[in-house]
Amino acid sequence: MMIGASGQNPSSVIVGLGDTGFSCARYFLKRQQQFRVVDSRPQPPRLADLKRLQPGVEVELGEFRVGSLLAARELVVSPGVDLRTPALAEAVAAGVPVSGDMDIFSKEARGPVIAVTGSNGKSTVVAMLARMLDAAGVNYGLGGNLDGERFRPVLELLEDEQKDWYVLEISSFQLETTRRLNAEIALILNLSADHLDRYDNLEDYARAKQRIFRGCRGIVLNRDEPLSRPPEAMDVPMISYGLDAPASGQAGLLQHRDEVWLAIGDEPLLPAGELKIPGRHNAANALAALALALAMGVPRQAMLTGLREFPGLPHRCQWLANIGGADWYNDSKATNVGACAAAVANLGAVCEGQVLLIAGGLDKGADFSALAPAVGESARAAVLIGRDAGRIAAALGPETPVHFAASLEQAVTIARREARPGDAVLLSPACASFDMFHSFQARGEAFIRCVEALQ
Ligand code: UMA
Ligand code: ADP
Repeated sequence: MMIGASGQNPSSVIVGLGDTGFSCARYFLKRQQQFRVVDSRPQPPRLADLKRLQPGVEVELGEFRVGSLLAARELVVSPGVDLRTPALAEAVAAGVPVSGDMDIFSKEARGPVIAVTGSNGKSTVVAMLARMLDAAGVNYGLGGNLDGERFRPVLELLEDEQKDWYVLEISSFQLETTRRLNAEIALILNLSADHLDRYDNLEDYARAKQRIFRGCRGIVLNRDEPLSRPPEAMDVPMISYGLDAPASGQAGLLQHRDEVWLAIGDEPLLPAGELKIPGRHNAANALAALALALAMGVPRQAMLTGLREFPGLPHRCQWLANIGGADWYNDSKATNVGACAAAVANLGAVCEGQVLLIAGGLDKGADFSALAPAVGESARAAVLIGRDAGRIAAALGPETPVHFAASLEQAVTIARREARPGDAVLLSPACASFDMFHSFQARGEAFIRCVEALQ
């Protein structure tokens, strides 16, 4: 069979040739299914890899052409591609079916799926759950929207031997193209403004996230987040978690022996202070992982090992050093306002002094006024970088001293000068990094190098 040749039968069209598009191409090749690839970039990142794998593959680069999309059997759309792009929207309106890698995975995977979405905490929760599953000796696959060492697009998981469980981190972009996920357990951790360059408003963004519940057989929900519930009542088992005392069979926090403990029902498991990840937002993440493990039937001992030993992920409130009595933290993954506000409030609550916030970058259509309460309450000053520094300064209000810096290096120098013993110096940008860096990881690494240079 000619793979990729445009013959009589319409083929699937993979839209986007990044990591997801490449994994879709490999999937189609393995199954000898016809496909073509389109990407609006002149040099998409995985082009050379695809050409090596299948030299004759048909790839169309540059602005999407409606004709090519209309001729498709279905469009397999990558998460980075906005379905509102005019050529795509036209093809969809004309009735060409839309799919995505999660959609394909949900039809093919034979093991039950744990599906986790939310604005913040997804990677932390699935990585902590993975630690519990490792301790329990569970045979599971982990993939989806994760970055770092454990990053794997979901379709790659199908290349491994059959797993007993699949743990998936899923973004709203991936859910947009997922018709029915049929997860064993679905969870929305929280919802706060993000990606408002891709959604008309918060409701639109929430609707994309809520697609995670389609066809699910069980739900874990966050008692502290009304938007964590399915939009309509569903007759499936539910386990909840929250920062209050839990009812029987639920997860929460308990006062026990003069300390706050993570607990299931009236059974205390671990003092929250023994978690290696700081702050109440991370206590909530740990409870989410606990509730998922409970729903999966993981033994208590393995839950405890995961809770106690999980070291946290790099670039998420990552402690770096104590310099002149101030603690320095890298929270470069805080690419939205909710993540930054949580970091400022939580570090503000635990440090003896105040927070020196380094923030700024590309704003993604965000409303920064939601930062003002936490920053006003806990920050000594804000040092602002990047394209949208001025918008953040305007939202913070006159009571927070603001310094502008032309580079991250200069921001670090200013923060070092302003920090006092007991303070927490926190890089938590509330913005995307692409105006100054290749990625949030590159921004975090650059910050780490600057902090090392201070020591
Ligand atoms: N792009 C084009 N034209 C195209 C195709 C893509 O301009 O035709 C651009 C997009 O606008 C985007 C970039 O290329 O900025 C990458 O898009 P992609 O869909 O090719 O991305 P992948 O390499 O497949 O990576 C995606 C996720 N990226 C996005 O959703 C932007 C990765 O999540 C994910 O790990 C990977 O699939 C595997 O599942 C990253 C991410 O930033 C970590 N996610 C966002 C987030 O966490 O906030 C949602
Ligand atoms: P995601 O995968 O959803 O982006 P991460 O675990 O990678 O989540 O964390 C992203 C950012 O959100 C980090 O800055 C982190 O400190 C912050 N964060 C993590 N959990 C929460 C939470 N439950 N609420 C608010 N912010 C959080």
